[in-house]
Amino acid sequence: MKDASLRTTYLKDYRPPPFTIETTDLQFDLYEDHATVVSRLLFKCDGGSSVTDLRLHGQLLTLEKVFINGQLLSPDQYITDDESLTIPALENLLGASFEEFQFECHTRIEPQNNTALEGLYKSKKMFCTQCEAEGFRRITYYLDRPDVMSKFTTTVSAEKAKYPVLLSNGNKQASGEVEGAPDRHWVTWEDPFKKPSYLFALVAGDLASLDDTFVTSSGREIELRIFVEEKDIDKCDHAMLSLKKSMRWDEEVYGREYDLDIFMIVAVDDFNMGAMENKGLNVFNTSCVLASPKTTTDFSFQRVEAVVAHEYFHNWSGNRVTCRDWFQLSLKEGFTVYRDSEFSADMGSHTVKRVEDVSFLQTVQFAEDGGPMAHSVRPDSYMEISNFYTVTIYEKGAEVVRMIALLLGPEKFRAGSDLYFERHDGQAVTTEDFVKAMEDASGIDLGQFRNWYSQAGTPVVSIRSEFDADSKRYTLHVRQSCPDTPGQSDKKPLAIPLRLGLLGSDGKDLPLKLLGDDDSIGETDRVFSLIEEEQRLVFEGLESEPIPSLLRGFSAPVRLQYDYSRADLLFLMVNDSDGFNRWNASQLLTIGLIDELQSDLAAGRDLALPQSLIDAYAGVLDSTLSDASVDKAMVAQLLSLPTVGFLIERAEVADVEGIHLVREFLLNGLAVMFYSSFLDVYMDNISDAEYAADAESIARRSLKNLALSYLMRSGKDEAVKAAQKQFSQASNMTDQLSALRCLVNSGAPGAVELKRDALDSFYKQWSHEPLVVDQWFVTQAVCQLPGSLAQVKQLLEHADFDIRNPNKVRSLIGAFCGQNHIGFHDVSGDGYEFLADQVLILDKLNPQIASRLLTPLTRWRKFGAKRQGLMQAQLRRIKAQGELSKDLYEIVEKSTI
Ligand code: B3K
Ligand code: ZN
Repeated sequence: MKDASLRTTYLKDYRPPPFTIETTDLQFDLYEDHATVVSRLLFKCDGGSSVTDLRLHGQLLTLEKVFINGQLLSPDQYITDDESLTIPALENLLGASFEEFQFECHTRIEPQNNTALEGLYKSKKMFCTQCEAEGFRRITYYLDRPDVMSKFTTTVSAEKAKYPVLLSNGNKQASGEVEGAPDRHWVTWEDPFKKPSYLFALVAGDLASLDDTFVTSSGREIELRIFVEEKDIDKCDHAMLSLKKSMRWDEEVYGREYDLDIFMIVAVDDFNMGAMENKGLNVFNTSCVLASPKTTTDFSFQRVEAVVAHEYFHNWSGNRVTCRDWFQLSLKEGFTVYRDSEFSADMGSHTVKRVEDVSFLQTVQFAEDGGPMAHSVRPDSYMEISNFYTVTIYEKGAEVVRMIALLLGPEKFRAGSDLYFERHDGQAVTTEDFVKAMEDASGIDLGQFRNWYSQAGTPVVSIRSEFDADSKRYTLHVRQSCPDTPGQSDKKPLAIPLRLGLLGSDGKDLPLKLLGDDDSIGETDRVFSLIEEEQRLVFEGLESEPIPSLLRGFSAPVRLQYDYSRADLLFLMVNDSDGFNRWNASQLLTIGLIDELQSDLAAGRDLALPQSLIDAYAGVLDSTLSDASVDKAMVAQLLSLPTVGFLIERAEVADVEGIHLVREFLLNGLAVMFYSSFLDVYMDNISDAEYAADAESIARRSLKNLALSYLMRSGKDEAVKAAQKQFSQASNMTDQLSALRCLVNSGAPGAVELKRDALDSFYKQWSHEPLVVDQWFVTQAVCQLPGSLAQVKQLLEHADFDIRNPNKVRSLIGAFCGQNHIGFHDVSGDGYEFLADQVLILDKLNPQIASRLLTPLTRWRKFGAKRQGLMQAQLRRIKAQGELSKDLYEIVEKSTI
């Protein structure tokens, strides 16, 4: 890699663009061995700017011709390098004062050889694009930055027979046959809304579509079209329904109406991420569009709904109001994730959604925040922006917006969002503009709150309580701190919303009366803003010592430290009026027990199933068996132990084998102890009703399949038979795949054959469905039994594995290295070496996927000296290869010591 591309970009260096592009007129001619792009741009320059060189971004382009105001330039009038085209001293061409000029360039590209899947590329037989963040510069020379917003008109021409469908952003304007080429046709699309180049899209292919309409709140009829390969046309109903629900929800909850006459989604097989919100023409990974009961799990049904919503919501939070520069990425991503998570919660259960989101945040984002790539929600610098599409920008960014919503309350938050959209419609803005709109609309000062945008690291909130029976006062002593992160030390205190309640001995919430505050009488659930490093909250009028329910609903993305007794946790599990904290109490209880068992294990003591866990499970199982109205999704959460990934993340130094062993010991012990209850739960939740993807049915299946996994751990013949029966007779993929996972992970007698037979028959049944084959790869990659690495290596040779397809890479290599902790972290270091090998191969083909795949190796700090050494050795080996992509280089460079 050349030194020029090692450059770091800094937020502090941001300057507004010297030119704007009023109109962008593009003509694409697509062929099998190349594509030509003619771009006509109307530039304007602000009179005050002293810049007279026109420098445009461009990569991997063959430049054929350049014109300025219709005049063909000779090669000595411009300079090209790997990253740009520069026309120096425009005044020589245009005279001393120029306000606007026409630019035209003709370039050639090779979409068929584009394996990076950025810019214009081919996915199977279709052409498609991915431009965010900086892919447009691989299509033509341009000011490829989000603060340059232009009106686009796009004409696409291609062979009629192979590419009957030609799409781009906006509304269709005209179409026809290509003169002199009767086998070719063209279509022109015009997008009336100004947009940055990253929202440009083009698709050409032989596609079928599911069509529908939506009438907006103001009565406009919008055409809705989902384009897929003909074979998948029966798998689009769920995405269409999700789209219509999202459109209605955004009108009702945010007052946002759709603006174009048509909204299109196109599904492609080869895609670097989930989906992309291009204006009026969303491009989706097939895995986030297609859904049918027989081929798609409940988890994926929910993901389709969430991703469709997310991309649709971007039409306002991202497209109508976009980012000034890529440091502001969380402006659109954090806000949109917050919006989609509230949408999903409204479609199902708020508590369950919150539990899922917080578990993910604590496992994945906390790990990022504690590792070498830690960065703030608004980073200060980057080498490769693609590396910053992170859980911090997305999920922590969403938490920051959630905290604003909590501090403002629903009405003021809505007023803030209305003001933000009104004030900045058609603009490219900053996270500061977002916060300012929230402040202006609410009158609430968010001054100190802004530190959440600029400071990296997960804050720690430690709380100690004290009760004085004489004065009837209860005091919470609160301390906040935030660990140093790379390049950032001495953190300032944050404004942390702490939502809490106090429970009396009868389990009821007590009125919260703060000393000296007379306004609050009667409230039992309040949000306190922590702003000092040390603070006291003194409550008065308490007859006896309460039990605190702290950080209700996970009101801030922090690590909370409070010394709960086991009895307190059991009490909160049953009595807390906050559903999230009831779950959290159960997690804290289990974590404490796992810690103790790990110490027993390390000291060579015998392990015993803790009585408090037995009591907790007995309580939850009894209530679910006796009361049909309990929320089954919550029960499934309460009967699940924290994941290995979560336990690794929260450990000071993670003892992978110890965690795995203790967890397996508990699961097996509980399985035996509660066999008959699990059997009852399993039988009670079998249903022959037709498949439905509603929250209740999904909850019922999740509880049933959790029960099956416990039953299988007993090793009893009856359980194995139940799993086999479910596997072969399942009417939906959730049940079939759950049974397959049970069989594949079984340690029962004859398990080897069981496993092989189940995998073979599953593959035979589904080899024609690529997304199901992906699940078949995942199931083997995450198998917890010994030998999984060897199996994964063998599967790399399977006819259906394709290293050029990101879904396959994620399903096999990504799943093994990211989710199979016991396999990947094998103390031999073989897992680490395997990942480094694969990353080096991939880096030549698809740098974005290569650098993302490397993540598990960057978490070396969590492990003991031996593993750290082995992980570092692989990172150094990659670094020593030279010729790395910018993407991979940045991660390796920041992760090695
Ligand atoms: N905005 C896109 C992500 C683009 C990633 C580019 N490397 C999808 C989304 O967040 O909606
Ligand atoms: Zn997004």
